[in-house]
Amino acid sequence: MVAMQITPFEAAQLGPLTWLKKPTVDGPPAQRDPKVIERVTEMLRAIERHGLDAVRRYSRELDGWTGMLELGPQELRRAGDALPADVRAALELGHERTNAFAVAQREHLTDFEMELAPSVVCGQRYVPVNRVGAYLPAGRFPLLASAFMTAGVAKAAGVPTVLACTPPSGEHGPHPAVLYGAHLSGADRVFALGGVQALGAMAFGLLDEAPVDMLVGAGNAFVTEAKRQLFGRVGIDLLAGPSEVAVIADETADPEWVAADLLGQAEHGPNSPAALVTTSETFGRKVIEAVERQLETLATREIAGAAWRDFGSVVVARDAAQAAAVSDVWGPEHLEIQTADDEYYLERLTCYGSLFLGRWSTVAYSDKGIAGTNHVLPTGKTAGYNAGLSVSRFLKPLTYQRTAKEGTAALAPAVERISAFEGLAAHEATATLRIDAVGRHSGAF
Ligand code: HSO
Ligand code: ZN
Repeated sequence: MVAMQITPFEAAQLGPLTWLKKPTVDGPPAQRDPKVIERVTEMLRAIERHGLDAVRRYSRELDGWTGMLELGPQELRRAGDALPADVRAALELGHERTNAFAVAQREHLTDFEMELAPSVVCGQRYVPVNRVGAYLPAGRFPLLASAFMTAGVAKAAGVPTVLACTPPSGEHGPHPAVLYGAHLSGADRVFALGGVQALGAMAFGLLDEAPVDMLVGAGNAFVTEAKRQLFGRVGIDLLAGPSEVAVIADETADPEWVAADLLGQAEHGPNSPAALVTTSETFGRKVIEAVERQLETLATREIAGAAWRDFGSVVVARDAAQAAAVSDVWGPEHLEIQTADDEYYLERLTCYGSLFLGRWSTVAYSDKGIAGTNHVLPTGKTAGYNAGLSVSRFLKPLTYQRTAKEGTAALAPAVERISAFEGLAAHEATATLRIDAVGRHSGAF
C-alpha cells in the first residue's frame, strides 16, 4: 500500500512537488494474502456443499454464536429501546437524511423514450434488482450508519427484498445499535450472522427463498475476499480497502481544523492514509505541528498515530492546478477542500469518493449519515472508475424498442447488408423476412 499511490510515471507528469512529510510505508499496493484467499475459497465451498449446517458451524466456531439466525421485528425494536435516547434520536436523524438524499437521487433518474427514426421507438426504464444482501460490519468500532447506506439505499431504490446480516459477538449476539440501524433502514429480514458465512449464505440462497442478486457493504479482509470470489455469480458494490482522507487547503484554512479532520479518518486503522495537499509551505508545516500536538491527547492516538506516521503525507503544490492534479491521480475516498476558491476544485476534480467543500463541511458529517450522502466509497485508487454507493447501483437501466411496420425501412436493409457481410445467415433472414412482408419493391425501400 502506497499512502498516496502516485506511480513514478504520474509523479513525472505532475512535475516537481515539495514533500514536507512522506509516508514511511511505500511500495507497490498490498497483495491479497494467499492464506485469506485459500481460507475463503474453502469456506465458500463448504457452505455451498453443506448449506446451513456449515453456516451454523462457522458461526459457532468463529463468532461463538449458537442462538437463532434470524432476529424478529420485536427483537429489533427492543434493541432500539436498549439505546440511550439521544443516540437513538441521532440514528433516526441519520436514517432520515440518508433516505431523503437517496429518494432524491432516485427521482433524478428518469425513464425516457425517443423516436430514433420514424416508427422506431427506443426507451430506457430503471428497474431495481430483486434481491439484495447487505453486510453490516461490527469490527473494531461498530459503524452505526452502515445499514442506512446499504440496506436503506436499496429500499429507497425500490428493491423488493433486502436481507441484512451483522456478526454476533459471542453469546451477546449482534450490537444493539447496529440492529436498530438495520430496523430503521427497512431491511426485510435481519440475521445474526457474520463474515464469509453470512455472504455465502446470502449468495447461495440459504437464508431466504432464493439467492440474492447483489451483495453490498464493507467488512474485514475475509469479507472483502468473499465478495471478490462471489462476484460474477452476484453483483457487488465495491471492494473496500482502508479508509482514506485527503485535504486540499491553503493559508486561508485553520491548521488545527485541518489536522483534526486528517486524524478524523486516520483513527479508522493503522493503515489508513491521510494526506494534506497545500499551496502554502508555511501552512503545511503548521498542520504537521498541529497533528502531532493533537495526537498527544487523542484517545485513539495509538491507531491514528501509527496511521499518520506510516501513511500520512503533506505535499506542497506550486498552485491550485497542481494541487488538483495531485489529488486526482490518487482519487481519495474522502476529499475536503478548504481554500479561498473551493468551487474551482469542484469544477476541476474528477476522481474522489465524496467531496467536502468548505471548512464547515467535514467527513464525519457524512460518515454518520447526518449529511445524507453515502459513506460506502471507492478506496485504493479505484475512484478512477468507480463512484460511491447510491440508488443507481441498485437500479438496472433496462432498454427496450418498439417498431411499427413503417419502421422496417429504417432498420431492415442495413441489418440485412451487415449480416450478409458477416456471414450470419440466420440474422440476415430475420431482416429479409420483414422486408418481404412489407414488399421489397413496395417503394418503402
Ligand atoms: N469512513 C468510513 C465510514 C464511517 N466512518 C462510518 C465512521 N462511521 C468509510 O467511508
Ligand atoms: Zn470514517
